[in-house]
Amino acid sequence: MKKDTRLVLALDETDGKRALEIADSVSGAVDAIKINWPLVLSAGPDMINELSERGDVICDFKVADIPNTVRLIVENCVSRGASAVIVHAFTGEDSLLAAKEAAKDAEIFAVTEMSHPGGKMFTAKHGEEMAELGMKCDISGFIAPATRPERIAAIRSVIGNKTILSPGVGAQGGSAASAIEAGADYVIVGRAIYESENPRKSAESFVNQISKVL
Ligand code: NUP
Repeated sequence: MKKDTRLVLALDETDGKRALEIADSVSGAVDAIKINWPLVLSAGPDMINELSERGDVICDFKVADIPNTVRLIVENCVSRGASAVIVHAFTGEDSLLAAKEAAKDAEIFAVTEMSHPGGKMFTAKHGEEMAELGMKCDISGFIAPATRPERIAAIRSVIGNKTILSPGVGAQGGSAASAIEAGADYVIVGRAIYESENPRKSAESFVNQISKVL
């Protein structure tokens, strides 16, 4: 995945046609597009293929299953052109290793602490442990919350120079600059871009905020 603007668009727009228009409009302003269940369930999995033709696609299916099912899901994403797949780490070592093996040259990112308030209930208590497991399995990187930048820094201290992608910017209240300053490599922004009147302009404004702290 390129590391140019450090912005990833979370394309949770559920109208497939509109989603592709937004993807085209932000071209060059984002390093990758993240696709999640809302768009795949409404527009179909071929959306992964279509978006992959335009650039890097991260499948955010937060895969949480037994190793064989993890393998089947990750293989399907990669065969459709995905550059990366997001999985949960709480499933344990065997499932995480299955993801890593199935990904081949694609990247696996594991969720540590989730960005919403409920993320504090369970995931926060095991964030560092899940990061340590990810290190042991040699996955590419981790998801850590922009809503709590100090937790990005805590995860960073466990994972050396592996990649951190940070959601929770904009609609969830987090700041792109604070996330990058705390140690994130990329920020993930959804509604604040795709629901805005001018997605391209919003994306550029996030890129601008990020560039000021680099
Ligand atoms: O901890 C997480 N928080 C989070 O918001 C892990 C995620 N993968 N996400 C995803 O990031 C979430 O599912 C959504 O696709 C995106 C954030 O969107 P928004 O709040 O910027 O609209």
